[in-house]
Amino acid sequence: MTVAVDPSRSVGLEAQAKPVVFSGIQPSGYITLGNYLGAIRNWVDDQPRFANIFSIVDLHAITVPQDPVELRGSIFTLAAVYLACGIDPQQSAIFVQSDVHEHPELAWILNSVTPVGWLNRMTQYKSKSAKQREQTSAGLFDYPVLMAADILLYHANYVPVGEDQKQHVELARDIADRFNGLFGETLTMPEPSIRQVGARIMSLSDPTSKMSKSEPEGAIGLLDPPDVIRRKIMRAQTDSFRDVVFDRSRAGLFNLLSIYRLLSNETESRIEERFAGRGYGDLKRELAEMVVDALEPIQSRYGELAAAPDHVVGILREGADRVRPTAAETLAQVKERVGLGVARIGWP
Ligand code: ATP
Ligand code: LTN
Repeated sequence: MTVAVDPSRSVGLEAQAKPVVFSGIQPSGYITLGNYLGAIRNWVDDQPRFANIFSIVDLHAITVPQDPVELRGSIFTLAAVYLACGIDPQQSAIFVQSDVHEHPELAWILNSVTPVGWLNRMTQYKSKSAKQREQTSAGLFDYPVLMAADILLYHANYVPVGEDQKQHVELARDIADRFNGLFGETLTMPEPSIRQVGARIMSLSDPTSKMSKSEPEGAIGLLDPPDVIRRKIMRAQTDSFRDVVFDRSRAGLFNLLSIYRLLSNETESRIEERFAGRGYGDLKRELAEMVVDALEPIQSRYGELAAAPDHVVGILREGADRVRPTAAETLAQVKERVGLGVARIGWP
């Protein structure tokens, strides 16, 4: 038996049965062009087709040390960026993860059906913990279980993310499957939704690693001023060839061309024609202007939102109020299946 959930109701939208989308970003300060092209832009494009829930996952952010004052600022900034990029509160619920206590509560229960061996295989944990050594928190290890709880609480059908999160969404599927096997059909199986182009924007200073908010030198910030964007792109690491062609083995060039392709919506061959007989300098100059132009409206809307904090906070409050009933309902079903608690269910 699958649990009857009206997916539209789950985000407080009118009764139209649309598949549910859930995704989130950590409020850890610097928001990159990788976050935008790999995630936020796709959420915005697909918004009308789905019942959408987008979270600011602050409980994930604290798995590595955060300054409390900066964290609060980053939560607000990320909310304003979601809105500035075109997430529409009419079509999407936007909320802060820690405002809905069912997330960590479900995560705790899912912890008990998740073998440690599954978590040991998570590549993001391996690379992040290697940088932290003895400082690595238990929370960082458990991070993917909290992410599974985020997704499963709302019976999400699709999880639009960049390539680096695919393994975590697959883990959420495994956890749902295991829970359902042990306690009966309760949780909905989610699917990762990853675009072919843009799923992995690479660092401008080291094109063999992902553009990351923790490495701002190689990243373009969504809120970076135009001159900073130009400087970072002009300095982007390439190679000593000259011809501008889509060649995966030339990682730096391929990355710049992929960004160009995403922002121009032109085909690969059209772009190669455009740069035939011209060098990397021309490509970088044109790309820099294209990025500056693409970010200009986002930055100007961000400026307006930053000047209206009450408006942004109101949207976050309303978002949490919209999603809470579904979160509470799923958690209650899960507790009942597992045999937890008596206050709600009573006895016998
Ligand atoms: P860190 O790099 O410090 O781990 P992050 O930016 O990957 O941080 P999040 O901010 O939580 O972590 O990522 C939010 C979303 O952005 C995820 O869907 C992730 O896959 C996507 N994303 C992040 N970086 C890139 C990138 N370089 N290319 C494409 N998508 C990305
Ligand atoms: N781990 C994700 C952020 C995240 C997320 C989620 C993404 C937390 N919970 C649920 C999709 C669905 C990351 O991008 N670092």
